[in-house]
Amino acid sequence: MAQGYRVVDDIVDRLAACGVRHLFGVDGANIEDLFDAAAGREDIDIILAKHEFGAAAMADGYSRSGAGLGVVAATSGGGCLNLVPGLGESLARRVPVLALVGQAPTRLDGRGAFQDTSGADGALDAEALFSAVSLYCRRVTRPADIVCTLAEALSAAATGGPAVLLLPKDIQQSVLPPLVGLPTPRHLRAPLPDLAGIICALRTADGPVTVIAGEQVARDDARAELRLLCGALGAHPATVPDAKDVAPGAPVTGVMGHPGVAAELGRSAACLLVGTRLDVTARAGLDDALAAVPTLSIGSAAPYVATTHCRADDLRAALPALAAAVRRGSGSPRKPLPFNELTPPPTDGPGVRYRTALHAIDAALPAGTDIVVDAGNIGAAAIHHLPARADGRFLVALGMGGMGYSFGAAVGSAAHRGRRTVVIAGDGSFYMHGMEIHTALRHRLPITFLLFDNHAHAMCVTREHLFYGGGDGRNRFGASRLGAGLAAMFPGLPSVDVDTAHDLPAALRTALASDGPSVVAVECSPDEIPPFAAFLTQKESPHVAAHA
Ligand SMILES: Cc1ncc(C[n+]2csc(CCOP(=O)(O)OP(=O)(O)O)c2C)c(N)n1
Ligand SMILES: [Mg+2]
Repeated sequence: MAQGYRVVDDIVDRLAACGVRHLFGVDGANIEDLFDAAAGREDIDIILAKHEFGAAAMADGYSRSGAGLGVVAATSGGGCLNLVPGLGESLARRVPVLALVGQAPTRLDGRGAFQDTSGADGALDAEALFSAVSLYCRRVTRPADIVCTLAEALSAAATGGPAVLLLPKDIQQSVLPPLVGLPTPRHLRAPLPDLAGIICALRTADGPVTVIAGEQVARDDARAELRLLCGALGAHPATVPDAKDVAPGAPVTGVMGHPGVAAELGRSAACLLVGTRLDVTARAGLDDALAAVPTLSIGSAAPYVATTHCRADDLRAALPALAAAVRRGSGSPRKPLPFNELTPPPTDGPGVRYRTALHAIDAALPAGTDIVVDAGNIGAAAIHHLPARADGRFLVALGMGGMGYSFGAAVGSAAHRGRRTVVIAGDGSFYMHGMEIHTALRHRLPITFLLFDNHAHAMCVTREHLFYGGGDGRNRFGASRLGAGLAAMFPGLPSVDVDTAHDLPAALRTALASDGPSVVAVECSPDEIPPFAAFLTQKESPHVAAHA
């Protein structure tokens, strides 16, 4: 092994200097030098995942939870390819992540190396591939280039999204000459935006303003500034589905949202979008109401709907300035927007209904608990029925909607925040990436995994049923007992099955009080239709009931 200060030592030193405290990844021959440089350091913990998607989700969840840059490391070949869906999620949701990806030694580029992804002589071109799922991607082919490429990668990631460095084994091992005055990335404060257009529109709005808060408020941690702005406008916000934690208890917009938002919007003099592009998932059901009111927007990227948009890359700085400019007089403040739930058609049969389970979870989770939600019918139900906790995170991967994200993301988030974190995931999502439960156990992270076992990819069952004449059962699985299975598999993991609503509260209490991770598998039905607007046709659900 090379003696002296290696390229990998430089990388790890500079990441530590930027405040990175965790490195997530999976080891392998072409990334072991990087792990070797990080191993044994007091200031960086290594968390080895079971799968590179899990590791990428950990880095994403770490960053979304407020830790700053999430760093993931993977080896060449299959390892690096497994990163793609995780980085795709971070790109779509603009989450700052750095991927350090091992490559075969440069002397073997295009010469039949094991796991050659150099792009030479017909080999898979990793630089082309990762350029498509990142804001910045470089293959480092000279040791000294690490100085600039790492600085550029950090700057790119800081703008919101993944950066990727492809690091051939020989480059990682190369000894660097002493480097004086390394360029540490500086995050310059974004200039204050020109708010004139939206200030004027807000001042002249003759009536209530509906505020819809989005994911950038979470990314910039501008929660307090959002409250300030809403106070100034006498407004209560709604949130998009993946920004529930910026206004805990507020109703949600879009396909998994609360229908009262559209009604309130219809009674408003203006709509102000804060830090969201309002993609289809977030705006389903709102198009008509949006078209009928002046719509204004502040955030780093213009929405997909027509607005008067004001670009603001730093909402923490911009929202107080906007609040000061639009403060309204003593008019009576508006009432909070109604949190009225959809009522899907009832389901008979065994198991616990989603709403019943989520209300039991709502009653059991104290303030400050973090929640991470996965895909599928149970994910939609959780977004609809379960409010974020005061001072708690609520993470969900709606960029790519990849099943199994919650397991890794919860590990990343809990590693940073040390909070009790609750994962809500279906059995299908568990089968994809649930082995990260073992990673949580290894690191004794305080995560309670609530696995909703309907023995099916139930969202696909619902679609078969509603849109394909009943379906052929292909999305239903065989029997399973996940709680008992995990308890037998992982000694030391409290893990139980719950079959009835009656038994759920006690199981939740015990699981939440555990030291370290715990599992509760909840029996539910593949035939239950979740509160997902696209599944509730006029015929099936004229029901839009108000629940306090
Ligand atoms: C990686 C991935 N593959 C496929 C899909 C399409 N898909 C969306 S929901 C779903 C089923 C989810 O099953 P489960 O996690 O058990 O939740 P349930 O719908 O049963 O509550 C599938 C296959 C997806 N979102 N992500
Ligand atoms: Mg399922």
